[in-house]
Amino acid sequence: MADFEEDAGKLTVKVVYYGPAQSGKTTNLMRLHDLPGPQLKGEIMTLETRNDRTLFFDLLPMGLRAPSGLMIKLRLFTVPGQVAHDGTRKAILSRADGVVFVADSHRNQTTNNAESFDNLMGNAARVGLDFARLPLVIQFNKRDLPESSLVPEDTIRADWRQAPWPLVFASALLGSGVRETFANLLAVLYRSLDADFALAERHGLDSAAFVAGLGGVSPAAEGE
Ligand SMILES: Nc1nc2c(ncn2[C@@H]2O[C@H](COP(=O)(O)OP(=O)(O)OP(=O)(O)O)[C@@H](O)[C@H]2O)c(=O)[nH]1
Ligand SMILES: [Mg+2]
Repeated sequence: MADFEEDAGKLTVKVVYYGPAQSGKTTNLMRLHDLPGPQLKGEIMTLETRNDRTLFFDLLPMGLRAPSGLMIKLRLFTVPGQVAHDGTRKAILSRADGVVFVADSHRNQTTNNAESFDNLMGNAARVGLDFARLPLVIQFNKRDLPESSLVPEDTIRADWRQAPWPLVFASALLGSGVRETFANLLAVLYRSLDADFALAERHGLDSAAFVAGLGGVSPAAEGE
């Protein structure tokens, strides 16, 4: 659960971008960093990379002050997708309040996506997260690739039809769908935080102000 320091008037919330190697998790964070919007935005930190592949994690801090004065600090992390770094992935996932699963839309990544999603469920259980209640958004990234190498959108929608999570198609490289993904995550995250910390009742912060204050916008406004 998020870290609530009542005396300091501070709530620290953790969101993790999870997914197979090179699906575009770091690129999502870089795009979010470039977008205007959050009330408070820190610098992106990229800790240890080799050949553009994350070895440890990236971190983008941002924040928002609720009308009550409560400071909400949101910390966005990426995990290293490479199979070998499972210990690091587990450590980063620990105590996550929300997850964005970044899948790679390339046809030849279907197995890697499935294995990574299984790995997410397994690691969530290992670190004591209740997966059924975890705020989660699924992003299919790299939609800019040539159509012949993409899994068609209809196929993906059919595959995920039964799933309860929002599904967003994106090209982090071109910047499309990145903010929409984040806004969807913020909306489901708000519901879970409001249930635990009474954000509306005690802090005068509704869902729309939470999403907007952290730089999300409604899906309709996406496209910049
Ligand atoms: N065509 C295309 N390439 C992308 C897209 N997003 C990311 N990439 C490229 O995919 C490669 C990997 O991107 P990263 O953001 O580093 O991927 P990652 O998920 O952080 O990878 P790991 O840290 O190894 O797990 C880079 O060459 C990116 O430029 C996209 O939307 N479309
Ligand atoms: Mg990375």
